[in-house]
Amino acid sequence: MTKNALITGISGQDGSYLAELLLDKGYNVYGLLRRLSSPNTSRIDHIIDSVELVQGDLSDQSSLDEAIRISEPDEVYNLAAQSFVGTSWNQPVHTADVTGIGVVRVLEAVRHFAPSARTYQASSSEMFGKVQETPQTEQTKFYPRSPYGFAKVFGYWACVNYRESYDMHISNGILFNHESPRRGIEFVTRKITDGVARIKNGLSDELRLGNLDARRDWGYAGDYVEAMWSMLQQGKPGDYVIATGETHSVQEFVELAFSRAGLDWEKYVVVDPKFVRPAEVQLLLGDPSKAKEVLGWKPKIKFKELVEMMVDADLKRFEGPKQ
Ligand code: NDP
Ligand code: GDR
Repeated sequence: MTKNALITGISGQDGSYLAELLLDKGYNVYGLLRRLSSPNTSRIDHIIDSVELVQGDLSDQSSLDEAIRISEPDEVYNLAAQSFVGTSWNQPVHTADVTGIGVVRVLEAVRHFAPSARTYQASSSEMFGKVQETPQTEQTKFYPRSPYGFAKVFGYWACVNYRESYDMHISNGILFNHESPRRGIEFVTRKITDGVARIKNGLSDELRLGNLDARRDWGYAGDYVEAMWSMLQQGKPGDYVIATGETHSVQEFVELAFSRAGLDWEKYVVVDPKFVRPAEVQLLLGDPSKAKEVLGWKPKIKFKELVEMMVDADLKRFEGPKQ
């Protein structure tokens, strides 16, 4: 029988890749989309006739109840969030509401209207924050370093609690940074590859960045949505670290990206304190052993390929009409 899936955050980077994956697998895909003054469906325009969009917002319980009633889901993927760490200091209450309490609203809607649905929660390596051990596993203690981080910790524990209280099938994917040509423009990887393409095309002569020493475990979003799906196919729910097991600095990303375009990064990159965060997560490195053993999951795209894929896509974007 055809399964129904509801994706919150379908218009985001991960939502778009996950929708493609589920359509390929024959699902009926429903997506929660919030009302904006100007529609923001550019990442899903190519599949928009194949998915069912339902209006709703993570801050509005009734819209989530209605989305669950309409979609009658077998699987719910809660990807919606105020997802930019930097903004979470400017909008801490909004971030806590959407990224934190929003999870409880989704869980309540599932509990009341589709209690046997399986639920995926987009938890984050930002929960590790000021890390207590390296590499980080499912057992590593959380020490969030931003309003985004503490909202995600709240959402994580809400999922564990609903699983234990109501015997619901809820899994947390503790995903480390994952990127793609569809990554939002303010995240550092895409900011760099977009900056490289602008400089290469004479549209800009500098790229202003913050902390170049921060290290992240960067993977490819297309690989990571497969892990999300796989968690919901298991007999038992659980929590999984999804990562590559490699860490690189922002500066390494910069060097590779500029050299891909034949540019010398030192001529263009300016460190601007405006982009340095009030509290930083200096080093993230995940250990995905559990995902490998239980889900049979491993990442396919390596760091260098990821950087090249993103630079090439942004260079190509500037080949057409200038944007
Ligand atoms: P994006 O920022 O690209 O997408 C976020 C999505 O959430 C968008 O569809 C956005 O809609 C939607 N959204 C935001 N606020 C609301 C709201 N109030 N009500 C309904 N929808 C809302 O994030 P990603 O795709 O990169 O990430 C997906 C999820 O995974 C997020 O929860 C993120 O925090 C988490 N995560 C991401 C990681 C990564 O490296 N990418 C790593 C670990 C966790 P709109 O288009 O209207 O803004
Ligand atoms: P992050 O991603 O905070 O890890 O959260 P981001 O790309 O924003 O930052 C990564 C690191 O780069 C440093 N940095 C800069 N960051 C930005 N955005 N802009 C800059 O100019 C800049 N210069 C240096 C940052 O200080 C940081 O150390 C992402 C999001 O997708 C979250 O939703 C997700 O949960 C985590 O990844 C895992």
